[in-house]
Amino acid sequence: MLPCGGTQRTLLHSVNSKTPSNPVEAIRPEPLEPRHYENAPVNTALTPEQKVGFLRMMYRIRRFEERAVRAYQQGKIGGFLHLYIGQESVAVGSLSVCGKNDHCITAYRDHGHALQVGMSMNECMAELFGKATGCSKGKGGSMHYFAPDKNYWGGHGIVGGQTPLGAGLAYALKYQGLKGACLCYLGDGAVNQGPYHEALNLAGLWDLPVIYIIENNGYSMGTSLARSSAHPGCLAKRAEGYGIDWDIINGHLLYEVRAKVAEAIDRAHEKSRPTVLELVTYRYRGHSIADANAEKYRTKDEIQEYQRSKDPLTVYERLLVEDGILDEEKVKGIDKEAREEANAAAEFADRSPYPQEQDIVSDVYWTTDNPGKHDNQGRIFFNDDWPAKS
Ligand SMILES: Cc1ncc(C[n+]2csc(CCOP(=O)(O)OP(=O)(O)O)c2C)c(N)n1
Ligand SMILES: [Mg+2]
Repeated sequence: MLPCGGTQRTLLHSVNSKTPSNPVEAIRPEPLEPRHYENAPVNTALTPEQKVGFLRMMYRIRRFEERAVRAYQQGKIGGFLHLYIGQESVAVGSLSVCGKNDHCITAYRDHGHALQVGMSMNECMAELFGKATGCSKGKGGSMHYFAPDKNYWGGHGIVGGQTPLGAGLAYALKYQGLKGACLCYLGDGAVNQGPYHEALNLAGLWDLPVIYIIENNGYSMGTSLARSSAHPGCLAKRAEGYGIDWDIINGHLLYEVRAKVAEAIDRAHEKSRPTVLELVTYRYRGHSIADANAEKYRTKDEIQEYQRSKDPLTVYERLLVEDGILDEEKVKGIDKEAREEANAAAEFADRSPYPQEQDIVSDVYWTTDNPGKHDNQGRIFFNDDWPAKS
């Protein structure tokens, strides 16, 4: 007998501790041809205009970020700038199947999600410029986009920090009796953070309608997946330990992303059950704009191969052209519009005023251990009683 009163157990499965010879390759889901999910119900219901709309959105995200890079190089933007270029189909595909009670929360690589939920390029660019017209009044920057009116709960800089918040949003939906889901995005680096596992445990235990979307771009800063995660064969599979359904998806294929996320949303709405989805994708640029070594921890060939064979815009664009929904000229027009919109947003941001000095204390959340009228409220904002009384 063991001290705890249980009986000695033999190991049911022996674990091969050796990593596969090419663990990064081992994570790739079965390559499917881009049309494979075209006939999923959520895709057959699309009009040609809606299909073109997804391409337009992916172009808007890409051109917005490229314009932001130029502004950064001109010294108009400071601080962090994490680019989403290469991953556009993930945000566009997954959020395009959301309904009015579905919510979204993500990490710091948040520009794509913001534009897809309907935030304007102007408010997003102005936020990067640190201007008062930005979505967070110029005080959040690239990592802290926020639009609660669009069910978009940020923009979070602490790796994995958004994952318990995602469970909380799902809990709130359930508590209010609403048929909704929370799409909570995280990187492949965040799956090893403790809060993620605590959140998974509660999601499984309490039947929370949360969908964890792991945007597996293969790297956490300069560290490859193979060097950071045990069992790199599949990150989503860890959900089994919490009794949660999971799947691994080609993140560059828009139709596939929509089909699989729609299934997960259905599970959340109809059964109030969580899902973990791993979307295999790739980022073309460095971890952030300050990552000068983006081609030191991976080869140029690796980047170019992805761009050549799996670029989400090119792959999807080809389908629309083959279907006669678009032609090359119309694609050029979409691209041109996106560039012009991004340029106009940069001009808007440039012209906008900076926040005033006194704005530094507005919209700041704090709790106090000072005795006073706020003691029972649990939270107060600086501007509730600014200037503070001594
Ligand atoms: C708790 C915590 N630890 C470390 C960092 C520093 N850090 C910022 S981003 C990052 C890598 C995260 O990679 P991943 O989750 O794969 O997201 P990606 O950048 O690829 O989108 C790290 C370690 C942080 N912000 N928070
Ligand atoms: Mg990553």
